[in-house]
Amino acid sequence: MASIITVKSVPFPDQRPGTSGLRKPVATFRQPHYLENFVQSVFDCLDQRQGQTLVVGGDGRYYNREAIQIILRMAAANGFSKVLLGRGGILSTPAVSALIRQHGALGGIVLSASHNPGGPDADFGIKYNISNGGPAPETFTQQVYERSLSINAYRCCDTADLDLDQEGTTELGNLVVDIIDPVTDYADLMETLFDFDAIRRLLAGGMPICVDTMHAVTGPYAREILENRLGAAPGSVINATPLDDFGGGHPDPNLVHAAALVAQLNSDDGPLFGAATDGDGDRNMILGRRFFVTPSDSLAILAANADLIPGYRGRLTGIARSMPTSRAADRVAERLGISCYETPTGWKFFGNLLDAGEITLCGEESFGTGSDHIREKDGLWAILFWLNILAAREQSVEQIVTEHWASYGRDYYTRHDYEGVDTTRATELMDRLRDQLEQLPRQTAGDNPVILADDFCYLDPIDGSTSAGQGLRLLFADDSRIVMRLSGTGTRGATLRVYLERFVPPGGAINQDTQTALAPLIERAEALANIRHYTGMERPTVIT
Ligand code: VG1
Ligand code: CO
Repeated sequence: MASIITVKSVPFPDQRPGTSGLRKPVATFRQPHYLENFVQSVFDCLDQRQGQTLVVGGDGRYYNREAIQIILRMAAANGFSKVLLGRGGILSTPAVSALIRQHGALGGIVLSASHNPGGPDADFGIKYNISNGGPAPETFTQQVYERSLSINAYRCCDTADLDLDQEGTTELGNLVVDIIDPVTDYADLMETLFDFDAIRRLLAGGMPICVDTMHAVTGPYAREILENRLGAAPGSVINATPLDDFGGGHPDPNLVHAAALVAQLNSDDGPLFGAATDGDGDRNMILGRRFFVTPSDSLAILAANADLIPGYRGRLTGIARSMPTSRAADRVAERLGISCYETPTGWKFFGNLLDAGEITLCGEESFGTGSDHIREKDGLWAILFWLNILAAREQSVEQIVTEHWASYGRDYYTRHDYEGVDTTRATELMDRLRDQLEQLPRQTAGDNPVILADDFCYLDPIDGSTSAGQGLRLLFADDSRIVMRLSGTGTRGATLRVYLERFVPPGGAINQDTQTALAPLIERAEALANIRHYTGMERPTVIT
């Protein structure tokens, strides 16, 4: 019989969760009691945990296995009756969300720092998801943070390490640990949403595709679904083995970090469809041959084509997008006569709207798209949605997107990131711009004045909660928009994100290069916020 021990510890002052859980360098997490304190703080905020099920898994990054052993010992000592664990400690973020829902679990713990690099000198992260399968709302993460500031002990069992690679049921004290195949349930769920026969005809019929899972968690899921179940040629999924350092790369699906994929799609005899996913499998990038689909457009196009997809035909109730995401989806919602919501950055803000049935699809400019099938964004789901559209429309990615622009107009869109900025300087930049917001609409600058400027404050229409300080928005007379905010997922210094967009109505110049089309707005952002001065950088570190 395992005995429960109480270990004394002292609080750490820096355990406030950000946009998506607590993310820190591995070295921080490896400090004695650091992970334990945070996990105990989460458990302490779950009064109803006795006898409940918890789903646990991670993206396989460095420290994943050690962290899982600690969490199992603590779950056993904190009254849970069962933990569902992915074999090898592997579960993608969307798979955790699906499992929580399928098994009626109290919640789940996802171990990931998503798109941040992994390895002993890189990042680790932990996030708690609630019983609807979605990230815990701010009220909960705030309670956890407050608890972490006063915690002085945690509980664990004095049991030996479990073999994480052996499927089946084991007991750890009073806790049952059920180690399951990480892929099967998720893959089965996908089969209920999409026309697998039509996609199989497309892929097995020979359409070449390339999906780069970036040595991260989606590899086994994509292999099983795309190659085994849908008949894509072997090797269609590249970098498919999860590595604890993601092969030394950034598992971030964008044009900069998925360079190998982009090179393939740019060749004359290369694939006709390309996609990439991130560290924990919730992000996606969609490419056609020599063609990039912005995530904002992708959300709009999924919505506009939802009637082609079995799981979504005739049942869109509404769409939500994060505030910095372009308004392309709003135009589709308007034409469909359904509601459209604007939420702060981060998936946790979609949960209430999804639970209430107010929205069916949602997305973010940061390569995130998802639906009411789970409560997280879902990279492979988005890839399957696109493949289903391609199969139904028998057109190329480029044709589908350009027809969309011709019909709805085009929202030119780019995000400029300035990473690793001195935190004080980044805060100064934001403070200074915030101070000017009130005057800006009254100062007529040239022929395109600012007509609205504010710091986005969200009122959740379902539970009435408010979230202030969610990003500075500047709207101009010609309907173009600049948004600036500081990242809540970085672990070193500050990251300034500048989001720029301009709408060109149908019939206008919809085939320009994005950076050229947005050049005047990019200059305007510099003039208003003195970005070079405050960041000390001549240009952004990443442009997406
Ligand atoms: C970023 C993105 C945001 C996303 C979050 C988590 O947050 O901008 O849209 O929800 O990452 O995604 P921030 O605060 O750094 O801008 V993931 O795939 O890292 O869980
Ligand atoms: Co992610």
